[in-house]
Amino acid sequence: MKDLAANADLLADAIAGLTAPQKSLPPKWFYDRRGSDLFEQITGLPEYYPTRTEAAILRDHADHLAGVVPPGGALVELGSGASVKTRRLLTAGGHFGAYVPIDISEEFLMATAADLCLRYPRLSIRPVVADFTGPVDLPLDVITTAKVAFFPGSTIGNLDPAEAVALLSRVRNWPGVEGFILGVDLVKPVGQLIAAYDDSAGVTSEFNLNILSRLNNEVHADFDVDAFRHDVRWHDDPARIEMHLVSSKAQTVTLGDHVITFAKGESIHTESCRKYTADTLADLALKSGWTLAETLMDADARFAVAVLR
Ligand code: AVJ
Repeated sequence: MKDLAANADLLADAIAGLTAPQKSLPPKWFYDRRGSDLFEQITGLPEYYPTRTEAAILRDHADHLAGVVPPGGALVELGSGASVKTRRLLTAGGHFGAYVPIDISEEFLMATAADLCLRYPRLSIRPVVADFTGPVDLPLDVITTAKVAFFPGSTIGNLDPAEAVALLSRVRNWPGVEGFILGVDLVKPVGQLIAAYDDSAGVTSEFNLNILSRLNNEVHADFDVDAFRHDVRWHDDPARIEMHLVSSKAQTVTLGDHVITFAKGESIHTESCRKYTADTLADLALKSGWTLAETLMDADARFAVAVLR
């Protein structure tokens, strides 16, 4: 039953996005099994620096970042996935009372929570199945606890400015919230950014095109995937990388009871990855009711783990 509901959401999002003047698809639909596997490959690519750079910052500052959480407090992670990045904080956070991983994938979340219970037997692991881009119901026993939000991976970059402010503002209003640890990718020479999203091995191209295969597999679309190509674009305001899929010819695609027409060269916008500067990060914090307290960067200032208070 769940798959039917998810497919209905996927079809509805696809029809809405592909009948708009600028065709688009939400990036959350990248992550079917193959998309998730391809993303794992992306994180290890030489051109894709964010994952390894953030991991080094978290490693080098684990004790300091864990210290943001008061004794007995809860670390609440948005979009926790496999909680790989979090383990350094959980290991340094012997004083934590609870860890609250929030993720939309129930099966994956529960498997990860079970593993964490074994690794951190003294820590209360309280998984929450939710879409963190909307309101989240925290566990009742965590509601009154002092808590710190953790949102690594520069996934906030997928949100447009208004969505990012809305998310940070919602977290700011959680009872007992005392801080927010946020991973953000930074503005840098455009060539490095383009390469990170258009790698020489073509893995990101496969990742991007896979969303069309998912539509074919799960909602019976008839995309000719070979008739689309991966395209990466830089925009200055707001600073961001955009991923597109460009139609290489005039063609039509059947999706549900819709016939979608593509002109030659017309694109589907599949993802925006916003890149921050110290100023735009401070501006985001201010607009969301936070103060940018610290910005922990790597030596080349490519990525930042920010502490908001
Ligand atoms: C998982 C959203 C952080 O924006 O860098 C990687 C996704 N897209 N390569 C990013 C992604 C293409 C990634 N985030």
